[in-house]
Formats: sequence, C-alpha cells, structure tokens
Amino acid sequence: MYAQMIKSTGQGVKALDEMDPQERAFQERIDAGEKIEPKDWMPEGYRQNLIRQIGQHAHSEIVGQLPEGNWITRAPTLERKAILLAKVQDEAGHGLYLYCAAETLGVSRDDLTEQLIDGRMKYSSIFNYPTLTWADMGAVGWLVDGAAIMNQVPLQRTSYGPYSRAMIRICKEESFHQRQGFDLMTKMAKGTEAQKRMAQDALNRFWYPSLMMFGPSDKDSVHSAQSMAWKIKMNTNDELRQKFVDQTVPQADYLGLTVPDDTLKWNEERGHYDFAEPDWDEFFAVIKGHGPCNAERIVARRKAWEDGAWVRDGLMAHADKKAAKVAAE
Ligand code: FAQ
Repeated sequence: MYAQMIKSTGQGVKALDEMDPQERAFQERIDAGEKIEPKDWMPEGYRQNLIRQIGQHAHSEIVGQLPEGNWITRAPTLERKAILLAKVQDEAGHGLYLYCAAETLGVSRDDLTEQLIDGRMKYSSIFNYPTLTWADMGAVGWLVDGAAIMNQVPLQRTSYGPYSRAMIRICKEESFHQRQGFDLMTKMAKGTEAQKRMAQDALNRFWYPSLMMFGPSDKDSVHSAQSMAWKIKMNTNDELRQKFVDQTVPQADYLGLTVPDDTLKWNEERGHYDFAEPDWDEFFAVIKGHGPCNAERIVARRKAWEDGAWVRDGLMAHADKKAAKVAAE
C-alpha cells in the first residue's frame, strides 16, 4: 500500500525495512489498528504532523463561529435564534476538545492561539468567505457541516487515541448541525420566490468553497501519503471530495436548486458524478491570507485573545497562590 502511495503522490514514505526497530514497532502497531496514546513513544514527525492537523482543526472550529455568529442577532424567529446559538456554542466546544487533544502532544493552547493570530498556523479556507444573507446559515449547515462530517467520520478511526475520541463526540454534534442546515435550506427553497432566489444564491456562493475544504487535489497534497501511512488521515482529499459531491447533488435536486456547475454529470461507468474542480489559484490565495475575510477573522480572534488576558492572568494568580500555599504546608 505504501509503495502505491509513494507512486501516486511522489512523496517519500519510509518502507518498514528502512525503519529503525522502534519506528518499525510503532508502524506495526498502527498497521494493526492499535491506538497510540499520549505517553507512548512516537516519531517526532508523527507528533508534529498531528499538532499541525489537530491545531488547524481546532482553530477552524473557533474561527468557524464567526460567520454564523454574525447572524445570531438577526435570526428571523426565536426558535431559529436558539438553534443557531446552540450550534455556534457547539463549535466552541469542538475547538476546546481539539485543543485538549493537541495539549496531550506537548503544546499549550496559548501557544497554538498565538500561532494562529500571528499567521503561523492555518484554519479552514471556508471561514474566509462572508455570510451575506440568512440563507447562508442554511448553506453553511448543509454544505460546510456536510463537508466537515464527510472528512471527520473517517477520523473517528484515526490512530491517535485522544483525537479519535474527540472526533466521535464532534461527529454526533456535526450531524445535528448538518440536518438543521438542510431543514433551513428546505424552508427557504420551498418558500416564496424571493426565499428560493436567496437559497440558490447561497448555494452558488458556497459550492466551490465547500469543495475546497477537502484540501488541494491529491497531486498537490503535501501531507497525504505520510499522514495516511500513520493513519492521521484516512482518505485522500480527492476521495472525500468525490463522496461529498455524490452525496450532495441529489440533495440539491430534492431542494429544486441547481449546483453551479455546467459540467456536472452522472458518470454511469465510474458510478460517480463528474464535476468541475474549484479554482485552485483562489484556494491557494485564500490559504495564504488573501481571501475576502482573512484579515477580519484574525482581527476578531486577536481582539478576543487580548480581551481575555485578564481572565488568564487571574486564573494564573489564583493557581500560583494555591501552589505557594501547598508548598508552605
Ligand atoms: N483550508 O497536504 P494537504 C469545520 C493546507 S472543521 C486551509 O492536503 P492535509 C467545522 C494544509 O494545511 C473544518 N488550509 O494537507 C465547522 C497544508 O498546509 P500546511 C476543518 C488547507 O493536512 C463547520 C496545505 O494546504 N476540518 O468546518 C486546506 O493532509 C461549520 C497542503 O494540503 C479539519 O481541519 C483548507 N481547506 O489535508 C465549524 C479536519 N486544505 O499545514 C463551524 C482535519 C489544505 O502544510 C461551522 N484536517 N490546507 O501549511 C484534515 O483532514 C486535513 O488537514 C485536510 C488537509 C483534509 C483539511
């Protein structure tokens, strides 16, 4: 399997017979489907790659609150406001489970947050797009949470125990989010002409950014081969993107909406939809910080971090006082 991956991605993944005994024993545990726990020996590359992926994932959950948070005060009914509020709070919870999982690898939440706000760490490209209308709340739940679940369900089987366990809980909540998005979209798409136009416009704007969530095409993916050998990641970016398209197109049909892709066509032979790739130049520009909302998102996170400094200082002062008391006893 590894030889095949090296061929298909051009990335060097060590074969078992090239590894030293400790590394080989580690790889054999992974191949046997065992979980790696925080105190187990692990190669430094495995630790660093996990910190990168879990940290980016945590940041995505936290930054991901902002586009939807934008609509809490403008939800059209009390029920919709309560649902949206609960969803946004869930995303904060997901961020916290994931920061805790990353902390077990020896990196602090403070450190990860500082890396986010000074631009050294990424978060999902999708959250750099604005939410312009109420229908976008439906599109985010349906498409963005839909793409997130497609990617995260396999991650429940990832090799690192704390990440895998966090994903089990997160996936349960994400499926509720996806359903509420589809429900909202159904109301809009089956509503007045103006609501239907709004729903179509939201689909038009969120379709390609949702496809980008799965990462660059496999030929441009830097980490896939090694991450899959270590079961940090269970599928390639293109595999999951295809699954998402296959699942979502019939849902758009049900809603009576049109996916904004003239080339979209069921391919009988492949048993999959053929579809147009997103604009990869746009994707790379967005992840380099040049999307429509990158600057705004980082300003918001920096402000929240700075405004919260007094809480962290207060907690530390309390902890220091307590430690001094214990030491004196
Ligand atoms: N955005 O070599 P690959 C959510 C970067 S959670 C930004 O293929 P990899 C919940 C990548 O980091 C959404 N950057 O990378 C929610 C790497 O750069 P680096 C987040 C991206 O890691 C819903 C470079 O490109 N989910 O939405 C993106 O093997 C609603 C090369 O790429 C996760 O994080 C991107 N889309 O595969 C919240 C799931 N794609 O680090 C609120 C866990 C790639 O070398 C509301 N993560 N890059 O500087 C993963 O599964 C993987 O990390 C991928 C990327 C699949 C995202």
